[in-house]
Amino acid sequence: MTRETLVTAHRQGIAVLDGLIAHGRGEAFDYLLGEETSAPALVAERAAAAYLVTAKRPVISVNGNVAALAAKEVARLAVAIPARIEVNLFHRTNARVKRVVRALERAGAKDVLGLRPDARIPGLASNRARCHRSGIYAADVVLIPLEDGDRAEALGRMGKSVISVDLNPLSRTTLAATVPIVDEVTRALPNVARFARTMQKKPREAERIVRTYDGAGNLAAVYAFLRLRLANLVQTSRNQRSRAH
Ligand code: PTJ
Repeated sequence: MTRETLVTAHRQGIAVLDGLIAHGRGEAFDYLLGEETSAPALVAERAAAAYLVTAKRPVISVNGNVAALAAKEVARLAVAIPARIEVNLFHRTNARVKRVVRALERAGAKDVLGLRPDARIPGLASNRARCHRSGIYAADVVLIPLEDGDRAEALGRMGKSVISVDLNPLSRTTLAATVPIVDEVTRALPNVARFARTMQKKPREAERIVRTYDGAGNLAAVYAFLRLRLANLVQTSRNQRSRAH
């Protein structure tokens, strides 16, 4: 069903072909992760909520894949924080930005930025550097689901706290993020929204998490989780084969 959703979004000019390849890569990692939110991912999602609710200018960056798969989840998260939404495309054309903005608005998003960029992310060539001064450019915390590595690194160099959502635990985006979330986007965003709603009532707790969060330690826990999962798969497969033969 998810694949069909993306193929349809491609036909509608929302997702690009490269987005279908990116989806396949994500799916492969999701099989390895067990297709559910791991304990370390949940810890990262709680930290992401803390960063977002304590931010002065939080922004959620949205591309074609995210609009295709998780427009409602983005709209709800933006309300829960509250945060601005900005459409920021790798393969940018004005027509595509319009379609992605419309898809988000249909899902309930308000005041979506992206159509009239007036600033550039330094150190990035081409159209993907274009952004809004009142959005990504001035943001202190940016949530970047399914982002490419160059832009994730460039946002980090601008001094922003970067929260990624990427199923690839080895991607440059994951490695560059302040809070890397290694989880599927439609699972991750509702979790972050849920944590954000409770965190709103506990600002001290949110500030403490931001002060003490250890992104590298969390990634180490993700790798340890993967190792354990693979070890369990080895054992299960051995047992099945010894019963069969
Ligand atoms: O719409 P555009 O023009 O902005 O282009 C969007 C894509 C996704 C094509 C562009 O940002 C891109 O090329 O990204 P990358 O470098 O392929 O990275 C996308 C990452 O998202 C990969 O590491 C995938 O493993 C991961 N990914 C794919 N689907 C999901 C995912 N992570 C979480 N949830 C998913 N559903």
